[in-house]
Amino acid sequence: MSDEPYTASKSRSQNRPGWSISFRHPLRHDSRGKSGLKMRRGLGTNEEDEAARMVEDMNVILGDQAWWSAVKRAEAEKRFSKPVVNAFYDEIQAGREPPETLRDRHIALPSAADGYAKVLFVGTTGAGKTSLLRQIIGSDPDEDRFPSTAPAKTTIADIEVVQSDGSYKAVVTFFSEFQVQAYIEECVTSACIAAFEGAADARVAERLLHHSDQKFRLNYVLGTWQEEPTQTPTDTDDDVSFDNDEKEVADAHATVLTPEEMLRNQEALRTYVERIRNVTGIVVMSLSDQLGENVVRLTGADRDAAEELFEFDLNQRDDFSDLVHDLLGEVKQRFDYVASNNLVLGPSGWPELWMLETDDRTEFIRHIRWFSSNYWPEFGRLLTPIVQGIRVRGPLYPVFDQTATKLVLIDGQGLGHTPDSSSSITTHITRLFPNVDVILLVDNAQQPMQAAPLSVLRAVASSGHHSKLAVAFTHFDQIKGKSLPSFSDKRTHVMASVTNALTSLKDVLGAPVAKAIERGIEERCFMLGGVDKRLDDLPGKASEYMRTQLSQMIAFFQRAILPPPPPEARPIYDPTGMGFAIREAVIKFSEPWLARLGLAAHNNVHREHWTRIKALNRRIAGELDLEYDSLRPVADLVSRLTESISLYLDKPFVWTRDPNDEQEADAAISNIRRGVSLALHEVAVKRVIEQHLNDWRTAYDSPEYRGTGSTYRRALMLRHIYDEAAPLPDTVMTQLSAAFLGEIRGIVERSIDEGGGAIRLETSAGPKLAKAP
Ligand SMILES: Nc1nc2c(ncn2[C@@H]2O[C@H](COP(=O)(O)OP(=O)(O)OP(=O)(O)O)[C@@H](O)[C@H]2O)c(=O)[nH]1
Ligand SMILES: [Mg+2]
Repeated sequence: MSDEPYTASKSRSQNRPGWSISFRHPLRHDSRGKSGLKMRRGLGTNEEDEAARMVEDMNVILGDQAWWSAVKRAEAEKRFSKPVVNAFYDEIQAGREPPETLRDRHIALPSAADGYAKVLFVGTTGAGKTSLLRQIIGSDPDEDRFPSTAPAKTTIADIEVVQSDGSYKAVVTFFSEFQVQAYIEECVTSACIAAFEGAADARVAERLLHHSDQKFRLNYVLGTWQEEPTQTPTDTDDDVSFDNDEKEVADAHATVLTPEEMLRNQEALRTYVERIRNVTGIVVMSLSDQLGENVVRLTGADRDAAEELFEFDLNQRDDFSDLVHDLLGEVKQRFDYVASNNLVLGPSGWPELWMLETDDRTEFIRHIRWFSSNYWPEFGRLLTPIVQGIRVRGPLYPVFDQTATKLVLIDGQGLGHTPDSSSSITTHITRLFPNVDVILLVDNAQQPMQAAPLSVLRAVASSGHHSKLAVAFTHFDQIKGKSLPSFSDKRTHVMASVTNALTSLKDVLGAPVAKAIERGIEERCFMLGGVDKRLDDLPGKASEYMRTQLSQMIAFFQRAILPPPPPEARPIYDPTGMGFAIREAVIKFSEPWLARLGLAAHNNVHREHWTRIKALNRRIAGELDLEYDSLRPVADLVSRLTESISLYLDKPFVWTRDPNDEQEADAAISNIRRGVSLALHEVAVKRVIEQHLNDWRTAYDSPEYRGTGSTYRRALMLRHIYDEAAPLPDTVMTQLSAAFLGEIRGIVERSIDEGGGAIRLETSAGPKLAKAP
């Protein structure tokens, strides 16, 4: 709990008429994981006296813990003013519905039982997932531009499309106010650090407008920074295009901002940069006083320590949180431009969802684009960065085939580039595997399969889902070379890279699984070029080739819901080997982490910069996410355990009867793998995060984890968390490792049982019934 007494104050809102109340909510954690989330709510009055009375009401509630419970709400409503009661109690009863559930309520995702195949798009950022999605839903690359594409890190929200006859319907869900506030806090902090480092205004603005994860981009909402005020939109994006017409195409649906609006946005940005400089100056001064030297001149480790203290002091200041709340207000204000009758606000006034239903395709695209566009003339009004998910339904069929295909297409964030295939795929993606019929790996055909797509193959195979795998190669148009004159030469060239990839994974996947994938791979790979263009604009032969490939791919999707023949042969396992598999997984999980934390050396894994470890720590401590960028402890534990156990499952010591062929054996074992993978997702979150939330919070910013030496101490705390979450089963078992081993063994045994297999000690198995194929 915070040491300060909780008190409220009133202020005039910058972006809204009337008075607001600011207070720290004693029962809400802030994004650092500490109680006392700083909040600001409108009071709905212009009268100063009335606002003052409301502040008094709030101070009564804040001053007496007896009021701090949801059951007191009714009594509070009788005694205090309504806006105050809402501001305080809505937050206790929060328990926000997950955004997927909200979307489900308005547009359900049909399943195989309804004749629908669900296709999940997975692949490196920039591979062409969204471009391909556009082809399948008949969205014009120039006129519709929905959903958005660009060279990298474009898609941020979950995008789900349901093909269906009838009207066009859309439901959009948003990141919570808390999440957006945390993002803004990080942007403001980063801008202040730039100011602290003496950067020019443009650089400070850049840090404010572009979050370091390259996903949360405030410039979409606030507009771009201009050195000189200007009334015409300027494309200040850095990507230099070699494509003549890329930016020239007139956008039929674009609404360009008025000159006044643009000037207003620029003026506002200038003021924010000034405020950032002011608050930075104050913190630098007080920190220099505290430390007895000018912090701006420090270097090396002292500088790191000073930066950490700077960040902490900054985050404590009221003028910092005022800045954050004013920016949050700006974001909220942009909702004024969307049709308000379609908007549903949550109890705190933060948008919960937006809906639209219409028969008019043009209207549909025009509206939805406020939530998904990355079109620069619209910067200053777009809501894209705070959109968490967009689900649309309607007659969204490919232009070349209007027969009503029944597909649910799921696109989302691309994978980052990773140095090696052992980096785990985020659990945000792997947890969807059980619920889809096709996992479509989208990859750029110009280069051999890189580490990120290889890690997708690893994750899909070890979790028993490889029968759902398909691969779409994009950029086929850009494979050039005299030795590859025809489409079929090019295809052979690309397929060779797939075979290479599978060979390189044999050790991790186990030979049977690698073979199982290889067996049907020809029918599962599709070669697509010019995915970003209208089919009609491609040269004749290419256009024809592309149509055929797309049609075959869509036919593959639709067949994916036909149930495979159930395997009859059942594997029987000896439990002895399981302990070894689990032990190996723990080693493979912990060794690279020790290297990342700088506590040991391990192969090619390098020590992570302290700011990245701290960013991971912040996300977990504030319950914002389980991971940060490529730092994914939960996904790592899931992957390593899934892979080791998958290898163990490869080798039952007998079968109830000889499997007819390798396919039957593979199908029987994959059943079990799927059960294991599903359960491991839950256990890993529980062990790494939930059971150690307090440790994560302590490591984030209790006093001993601040300043000189804090990086090392934080590393030790993380090691402690991992050691307890996944203790090494060893010759001499501790109680902790015995419990861990027992829990994981329980999962494997249950999955074997539920997947149709059995467990028996090899010695007690009696005569061998049948051999593994
Ligand atoms: N030449 C060529 N360019 C393509 C092809 N497919 C996609 N592109 C371009 O590649 C870039 C990335 O495409 P996107 O569809 O946005 O990629 P994505 O996989 O959705 O990327 P994220 O959303 O960042 O994960 C865009 O500039 C596309 O125009 C293709 O087949 N050929
Ligand atoms: Mg995309």
